[in-house]
Amino acid sequence: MSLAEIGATANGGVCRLALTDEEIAARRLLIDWAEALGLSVFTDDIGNLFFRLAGSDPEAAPVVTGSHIDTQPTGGKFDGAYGVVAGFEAVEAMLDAGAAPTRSVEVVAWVNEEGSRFSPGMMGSEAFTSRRPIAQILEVTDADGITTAAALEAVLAASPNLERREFGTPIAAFIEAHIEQGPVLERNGVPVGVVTGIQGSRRFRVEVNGEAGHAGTQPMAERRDALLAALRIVDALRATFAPDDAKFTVGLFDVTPNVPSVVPSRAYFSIDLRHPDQATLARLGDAIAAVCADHAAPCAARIKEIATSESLEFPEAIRATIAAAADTLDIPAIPILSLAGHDARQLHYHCPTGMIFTPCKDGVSHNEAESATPADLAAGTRVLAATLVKLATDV
Ligand code: HGY
Ligand code: MN
Ligand code: MN
Repeated sequence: MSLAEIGATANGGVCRLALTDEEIAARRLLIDWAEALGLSVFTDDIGNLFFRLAGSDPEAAPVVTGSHIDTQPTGGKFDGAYGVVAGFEAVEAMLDAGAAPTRSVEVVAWVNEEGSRFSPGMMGSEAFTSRRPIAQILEVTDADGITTAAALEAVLAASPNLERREFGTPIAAFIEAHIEQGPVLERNGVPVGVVTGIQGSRRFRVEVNGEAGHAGTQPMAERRDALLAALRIVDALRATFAPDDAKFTVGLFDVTPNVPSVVPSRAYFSIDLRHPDQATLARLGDAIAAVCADHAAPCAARIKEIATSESLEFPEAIRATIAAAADTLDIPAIPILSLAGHDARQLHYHCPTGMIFTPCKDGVSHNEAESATPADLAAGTRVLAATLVKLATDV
């Protein structure tokens, strides 16, 4: 709740965009929590924050848990933040219980998971795992033309004395706790989900170029209206994706010059396409160029794919460890596929990785009304703590 106050919106949500002053304040709060717990704090060249509870074998690769503290502009209190706070709670519980893990246990806050200010998201976990070159990340600009590099510089300068670690340092296992952001757990009345994997996603940007004209004088038949062409393309894409029930979202849509009496000369929009079956996702994503070409006339359309993430399945051993932890604690848990993307999708290629879901009200997320109960969040945190102890002790 105190983290949610940083960037709190009037409607009960949170707007704490990546690499902003709000995020700097939130990072300060986490560092204060860590120092109060006696944890050591590290960062890296993309600003990820690592909070470390030392294990008895300092040479052993740590067990890491965490998520992100940046939010969507109309985000909620729990997306990302829950996973970081649950990590702190689990470490505090270990300290209170006098647990003596062999492996160090670290809580991480990955930078810019959401990608709403600097796109695409997951920059922190992608840089750490070298799944996206840091040079490519640093040159991305936000809507005001500010580069990731410039915004990051201010964030790093706000906590200048943190020890830096290299990208790609060994991790024994990564576990991310997160609200489900869907209705399955709530509908089943179950407090914990053992995540089986994450559906694949492909992200594109489409630019449609036409010609500005006078709204009153230019004959309709002579217009090259970029907005109308974009709308034809979007509707044709919807029809193309519908038979496979793909998740298709156009969330960003810019019109130029975006004034009432000028025929739009340019339309620029995002495509967020997701599907659990990799072959279907490949086929549908590859169809976008032809749909644009077929419906752009008399304008011209250009498309660019900015991110692609394959459908993945988390290792059975990690899923079994989480399920066993829930079982030992008598907390009901069911397997569940993640339809939302998470930093765990990047860590999956770096170390054995898994996720723990908890319900959220009506499955609502990426919405200021996002809500979760303390009882459900505590159940997920207890399963997380037991999982971390198991992974950090039985080495
Ligand atoms: O879009 C996603 O799936 C994530 O919540 N950012
Ligand atoms: Mn998230
Ligand atoms: Mn999110």
